[in-house]
Amino acid sequence: IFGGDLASIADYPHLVNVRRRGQFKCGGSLITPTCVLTAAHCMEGRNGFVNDLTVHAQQQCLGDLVLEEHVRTVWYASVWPKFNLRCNYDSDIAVLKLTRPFDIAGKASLVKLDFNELPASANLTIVGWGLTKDNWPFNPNQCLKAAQVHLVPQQVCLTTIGSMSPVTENMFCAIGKNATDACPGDSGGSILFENRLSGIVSWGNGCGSGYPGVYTRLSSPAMTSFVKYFIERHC
Ligand code: 4AZ
Repeated sequence: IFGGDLASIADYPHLVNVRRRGQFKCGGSLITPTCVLTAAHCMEGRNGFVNDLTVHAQQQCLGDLVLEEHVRTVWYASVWPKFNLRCNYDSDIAVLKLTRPFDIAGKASLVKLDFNELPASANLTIVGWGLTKDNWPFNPNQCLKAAQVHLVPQQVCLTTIGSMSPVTENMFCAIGKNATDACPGDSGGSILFENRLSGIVSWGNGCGSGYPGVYTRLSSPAMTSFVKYFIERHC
């Protein structure tokens, strides 16, 4: 997170980090005790059964010792088939099914999904372990941060960041004061509206560049039906 403040994982108990062979890759959101919502591009082309991904819950800083009860192995990844890694990041969404439910995933640790259209200039919260203004390159012991951003009108999104790469109906843009933004490493994590998950951190023109960050839009018909269908069948 570029800008914003240090945050407590206790305030975002649904937020997990996704690791490949133990190495931090991305954020994710616990939506049921056995399912994590993340960005498709975090899967780096993998889809279906995987054996090298884990999900870590309740972590304040990436270097913290993790309790076994806070780690789960990913059983399979389901990447939305229309996601195109090489073209643009349209439909940047994936659900991870875990081999075993989290015991700690009582209701308090799950995030509610918001499939409603966001109100104009909605105030949103982004949260993650990604790069920060003061921390370049990446600090492997990065601690959780959060920041306030606001929804950018879709027309502005299309004409600013959209001039670098196409912005689709499955995306929305947000930015905060003084170029507050999500950063590499925050991908796959949460953007929240009134404590509900409205989107997934997806891409941008670097971060803190003054261009808005781009998020996967859960309220688009395609994203809503993918998530609802997957939860019903698999979670
Ligand atoms: C990334 O590379 C990334 N400014 C994530 C978010 C943003 C830019 C890049 C938004 O994961």
